[in-house]
Amino acid sequence: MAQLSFERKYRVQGGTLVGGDLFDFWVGPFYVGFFGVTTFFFAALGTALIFYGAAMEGVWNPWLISIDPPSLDVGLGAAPLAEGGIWQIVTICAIGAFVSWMMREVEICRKLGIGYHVPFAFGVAILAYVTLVVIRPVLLGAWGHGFPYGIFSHLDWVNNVGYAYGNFHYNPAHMIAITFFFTTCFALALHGSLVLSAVNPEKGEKIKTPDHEDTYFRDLIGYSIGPLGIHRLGLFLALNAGLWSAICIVISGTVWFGLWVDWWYWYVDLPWWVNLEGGVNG
Ligand code: UQ2
Repeated sequence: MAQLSFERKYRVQGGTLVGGDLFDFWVGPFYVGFFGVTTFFFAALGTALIFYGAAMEGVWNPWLISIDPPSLDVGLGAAPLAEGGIWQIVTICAIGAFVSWMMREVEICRKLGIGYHVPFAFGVAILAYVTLVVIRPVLLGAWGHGFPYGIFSHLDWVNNVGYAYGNFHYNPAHMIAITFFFTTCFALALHGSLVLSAVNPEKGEKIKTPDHEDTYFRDLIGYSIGPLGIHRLGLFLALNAGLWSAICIVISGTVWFGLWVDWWYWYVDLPWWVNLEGGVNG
């Protein structure tokens, strides 16, 4: 079915979770819905507040604009607008916009009668952000542990927090997260190149089928994960990249306080060699 006639057939009312038919309409190509309205509200208010914060600081260089969280002594209280309050409201707006966007994805899934995989995947990305600006600051007892909203300032934050624990590359959850990010890239490179190769045959030839893709990998390594399997693998790898990133930061300062390199002493201290002469402890 051509896209235009498909959309005419399937762009129908129903499937909404909130508001019934009230917001069940499209603006041009975009579905609105109750959550489209709330997405727009939070995104517009949050963006306006970032400009307000920039104006108060008098910083208009886009690289240097920074909306900073309150200082640590504010704890988990509310701060005056100019002293981190803007950051607090922007954070509420950001979470409101992200969750609204996810719920709009859910309503579109319901309209089309498809699975909820896309909003679920987006939910994992939201979880990673919420871990940084809500979960970990609450566990540590101060909003000041959240990261600042600025291009360079958030890079400085990552640098400083990383070195506050020695060298973050020794954080085992960080190692797992990086491994998932790299493997995600590897899987997408394999998948993207394989599909493009199949649909770009010699001039005058018909495009090739998934059987050709299977056979390519069976010839190469004796195994094909299959055209559906590669997408399951891709989703698994990508979700785990986000999840282990969240884990690696949330355990820093909450369950592990010192240098991450010292965590590895559990290995040196294993009972069967901890007291050997000449060893690190000997
Ligand atoms: C595959 C397949 C696809 C693919 C890819 C493979 C026909 C179109 C890329 C090959 C993938 C394998 C062997 C898994 C690699 C494992 C890791 C952890 C990266 O078989 O089916 O469908 O796109």
